[in-house]
Amino acid sequence: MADKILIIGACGQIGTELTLKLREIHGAEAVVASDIREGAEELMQSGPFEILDATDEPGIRAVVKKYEINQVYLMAAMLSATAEKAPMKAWNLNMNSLFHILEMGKEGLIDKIFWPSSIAVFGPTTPKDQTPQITAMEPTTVYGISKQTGERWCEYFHRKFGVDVRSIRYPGIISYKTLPGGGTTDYAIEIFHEALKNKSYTSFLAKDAELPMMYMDDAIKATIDIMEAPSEKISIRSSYNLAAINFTPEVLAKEIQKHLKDFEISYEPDFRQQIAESWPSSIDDSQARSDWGWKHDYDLEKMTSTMLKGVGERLE
Ligand code: AKB
Repeated sequence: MADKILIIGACGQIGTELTLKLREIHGAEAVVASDIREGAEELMQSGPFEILDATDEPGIRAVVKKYEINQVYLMAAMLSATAEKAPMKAWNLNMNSLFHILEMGKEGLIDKIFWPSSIAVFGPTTPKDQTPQITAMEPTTVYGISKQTGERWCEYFHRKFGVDVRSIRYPGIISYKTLPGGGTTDYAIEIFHEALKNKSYTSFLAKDAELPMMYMDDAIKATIDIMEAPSEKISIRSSYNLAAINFTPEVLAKEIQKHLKDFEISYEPDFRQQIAESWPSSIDDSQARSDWGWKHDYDLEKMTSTMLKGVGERLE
């Protein structure tokens, strides 16, 4: 039987581009986008769409039944900075949505699940450089706690009930088609918009706040690759470390200045700096590379020139 895919949270930063890519691969009718509200025109017009709240279990079940869905990508989540402002709302969204989908996997209604984790699962006691796959994890944010707990449940549902759930720990994802919302790594996108619009940017992270990042195309490739890998290649059922580029706001600003000579950056760190300080600077993702062949394509130079071109065209 051909795959029928449901994306929950399809209008978000990653969901939008993931939906478009999956429609290109599987055909528009095979990929149902859903979100609590409508999203980008490109997404809305390219295939089926349902208004769906990720915490509405009966609603999700009805959509799964209506379209005979067998794969779910659960992309809805409240990110690190926003979650600090609404802890219980974030916890309910991030956890309940996952339980609904894992339960449907256990019941055999869905064959395969993708659920994103994050570098936010790590905390101040984690080794900062080349953070290993298996290490100390004492997250200090609500978002990080929810992602770490989610990882434990994914592994549990796989071990106990054979649910085929797959996951990666996304670093900060950089893209220009859809804006991110409420993350600590969002500065790395805002900077491009401000550089092109105003030739200056005030960073909410300190100049030396080094974080793991990745260009969107690499993130989409990793997401689809892990879902297409044969089940026996997936040795980690909590979530895989995944890495591409690491940089600080200062290093990124210097790279942008190679293209825009008069661009200026200043720094006014806010509460997000503390979150950034609790996360790794770089990640060891050798397990993903050896298990299912993960390899990134975008380095700092390629990402920066692609972003300047993409954001520039959108601003025209
Ligand atoms: C955030 O900053 O909250 C996210 C993430 C790293 O998961 N981009």
